[in-house]
Amino acid sequence: MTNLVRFGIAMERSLLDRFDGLIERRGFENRSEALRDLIRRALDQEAWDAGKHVCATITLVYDHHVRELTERLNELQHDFGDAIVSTLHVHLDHHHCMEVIACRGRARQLREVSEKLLGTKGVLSGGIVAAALPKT
Ligand code: NI
Repeated sequence: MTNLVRFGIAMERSLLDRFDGLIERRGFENRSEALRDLIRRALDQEAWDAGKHVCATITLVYDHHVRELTERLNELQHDFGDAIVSTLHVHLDHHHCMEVIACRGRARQLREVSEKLLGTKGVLSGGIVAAALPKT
């Protein structure tokens, strides 16, 4: 790792014990790795909250036998074609499909895309995961 900076952190013993428990449960190598991950997540969240440009995946699980659902989901994706980069379709079983939709754009627009897709009648579950675009 380049430009590695070390710094000290003071915290209550009880909080540190809980943090170590989290590290164990999540399988981090050490406290530094866990802290870096938490900081990146906080920065992603801040970028999302500030409406900045982000990239995201939207996951949908639905029953393709629901009448016209596939057509509605396809139409919505065409409506937001400028934000959608790629779509992966998986036939889970005889009834169910999963779609993972890769997007990039303003957080507000991606939130709108995900709310419309996830709110479509017949979509059983899913969610959106956003990440800040790395600074170049
Ligand atoms: Ni399918």
